[in-house]
Amino acid sequence: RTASYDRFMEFVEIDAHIHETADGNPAIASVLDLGFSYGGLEFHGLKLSNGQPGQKAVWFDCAIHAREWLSTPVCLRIIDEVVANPALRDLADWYILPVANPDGYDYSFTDDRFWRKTRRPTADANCPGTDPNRNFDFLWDAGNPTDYCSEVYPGTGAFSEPEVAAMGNFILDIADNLVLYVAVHSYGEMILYPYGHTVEPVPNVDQLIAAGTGTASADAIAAVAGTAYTVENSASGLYFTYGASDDFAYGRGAVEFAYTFELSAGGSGGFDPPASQIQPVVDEVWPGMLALVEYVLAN
Ligand code: 0X9
Ligand code: ZN
Repeated sequence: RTASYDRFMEFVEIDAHIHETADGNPAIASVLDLGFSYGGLEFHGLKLSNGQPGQKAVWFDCAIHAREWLSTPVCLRIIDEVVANPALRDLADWYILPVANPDGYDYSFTDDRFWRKTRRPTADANCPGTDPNRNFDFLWDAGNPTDYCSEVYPGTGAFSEPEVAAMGNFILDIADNLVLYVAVHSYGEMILYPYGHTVEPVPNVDQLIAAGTGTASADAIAAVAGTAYTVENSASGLYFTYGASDDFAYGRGAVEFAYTFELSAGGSGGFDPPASQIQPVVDEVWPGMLALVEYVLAN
C-alpha cells in the first residue's frame, strides 16, 4: 500500500502503510512502538536506517494537532524519499511519526473537522481534550491557561496525555544521536525556532536561523513554490507558549536544532485545504526538509 497524495488518508490506513513499509523493507525500516492513545489506538512511527552504528538521527512528527491534516502527507513523503534513496540513509537515521495525535485525528474525520486537541475527558464534561502541544515536560505550568475549554488547555500535568508522554520519552531515549527535531503543523508558512516562552535569543540562534533560511530550508521551499516561508522565533512570530514539543526537544537538550514548520493555509478555516493542495505542498516542502537536514548534519 503506497501513500496517497490525492486524498487525505485515515489513521488506520496510515498505520497500515507504516507496517507495510516496514514489512516490505526489513533491512532498513522498523516500526516504532509508541504504545496506546487514550482511546486505545496503538500508534506507530517508522525508523529508516542503513544500520551504521553511532549514526546521527533526525526526527519528524506530523498531526499532533488533529485538524492539521496537511502535515501528515509531508511525513509520508519523507518516508517515501528516504525509503527510495539509500544516500539519504547514509546522511542520518530518520525517525518519522505521521500521526502524533491519533484519537484527535480520527475524531476530526468522524465528528469535527476542526478538532485540535486530544480526546481525553477533562473535569468539564463539555470540554474534553488537551492541547498535546502544551503538554510536554518543559516549562509545562509556567503560563498556560487553566480553562478546560481553551484550545490550548495544557492538561492536568506535564505528560498527562499518554500520546505526548510516549513521544516525549521516545525523543529523550534517542537524544544521544538526535541532532534535529521537526514538528510539522499548519498553517502560516513559517519555520519557527525556540523558544515559545521568550523572545530572548537562544545561544545558537544564528545557526538556527542559518539552517532555516540562507541557503537552506526556506530558500529551497521558495525555489519550488515561490512561497516565502518566514523564519522566526516562536514567541515573536506567534504568541507565548509553554510545554510545546519543539521547546521540549531543544530545552531538554535532546537536539541543537528544533523547528516547527507551519504549512500553507487552505479551505474555509485555514486547516481544511482541499485534497488538491496535498501534492503541491509536499512537493514544495520536501526540498526544504532535505536542505535543513543537510545543513544541520554539515554544521
Ligand atoms: O501553537 C502551536 O502549537 C503551533 N501553532 S498551531 O497553529 N499549529 O497550533 C506553533 C508551535 C510553535 N512552537 C512553539 N510555540 N514553541
Ligand atoms: Zn498545530
